[in-house]
Amino acid sequence: MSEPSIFTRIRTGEIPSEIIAETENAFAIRDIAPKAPVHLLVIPKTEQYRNVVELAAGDPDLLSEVVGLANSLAAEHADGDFRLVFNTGPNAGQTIFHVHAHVLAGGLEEASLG
Ligand code: DGP
Repeated sequence: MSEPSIFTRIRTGEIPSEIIAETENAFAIRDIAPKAPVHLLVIPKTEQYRNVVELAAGDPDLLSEVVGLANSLAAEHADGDFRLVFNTGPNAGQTIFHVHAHVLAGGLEEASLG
């Protein structure tokens, strides 16, 4: 059995970080190094899926729950508009292999991806 992920250790209280929202199967925290005025992470409680591709294949309802929580948080913490980012693989910047969505919001007009 491998070590619990950082996010599991946050969820269980071993690492201090405020859980700002929770659904049956997912929870949300603030990113420790925000890249936008609002930068939250939405994380499935299970750590069995390493990335969004595995999550989509293994439990599409849970992926839908993650997207729904992201949407609620963007309405609560910003104007409702948001960018959802799933870094997938180390060469794309993924550092924690417990799937999580970055919810970026609040004044992203200038931060075009294109
Ligand atoms: P990624 O690079 O896509 O795997 O995203 C991991 C994110 O997790 C990164 O933006 C920083 C954040 N992070 C890492 N450790 C902690 C922590 O201990 N607390 C919080 N709140 N966020 C963390």
